[in-house]
Amino acid sequence: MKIDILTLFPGMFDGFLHESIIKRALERGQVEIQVHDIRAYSKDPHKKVDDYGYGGGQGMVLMPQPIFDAVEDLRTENSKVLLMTPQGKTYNQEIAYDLTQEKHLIIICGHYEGFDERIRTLADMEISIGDYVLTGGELASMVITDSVVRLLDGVIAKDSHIYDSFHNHLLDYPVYTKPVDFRGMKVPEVLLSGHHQKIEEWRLEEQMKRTKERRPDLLEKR
Ligand code: 6GU
Repeated sequence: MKIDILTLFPGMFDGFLHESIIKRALERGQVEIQVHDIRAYSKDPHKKVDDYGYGGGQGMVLMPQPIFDAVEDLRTENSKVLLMTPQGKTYNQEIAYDLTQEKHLIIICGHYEGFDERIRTLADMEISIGDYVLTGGELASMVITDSVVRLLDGVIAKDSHIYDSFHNHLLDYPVYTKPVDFRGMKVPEVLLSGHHQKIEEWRLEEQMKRTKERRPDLLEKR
């Protein structure tokens, strides 16, 4: 998969692309990610990318020209264009799985103050990562990229995401490591038993219990 990210703040992606799983996936060629500075596409002599909104009020608004030029430069017939905005569809694991089927994602990071409404016509899908406001779409684009890349073939241990929270609309079961007794808090006996079927049963029970307590809304989807 190839992912092109359009942003006014390319520096925000440095840590994200150079640590942990994403770094490894890039090194192994399992994904190609390019971050593009929207300003580089500006045709304005001063590389301006925003201006005052007509009608007044909302401050600086991202102009259509740099974004249109960037998308038209990068887009092919296999591209899916995602626009990061709090007004988009609320992101979830199901959308992450759907996006793994795409060959090429172009992710447009929205601007704190807003973007010209005509930019919307470029997008195949508008996505929000939740009901709160961020200063820009950069963090949201990293959330989308991270959650999709980890699902790509070979990025994490084969099929390990079938145990993810939300895969079966269930939260994860509890896990423990050494020591068996930490400050009087003991690892549940069943996990030390070596009895695989009993362990599986215990885990599913814990998942059900936890989901019922914390996220009853997920059980309704099951
Ligand atoms: Cl995609 N952008 C911004 N600015 N805020 C958000 C968001 C996106 N998703 C949730 N809040």
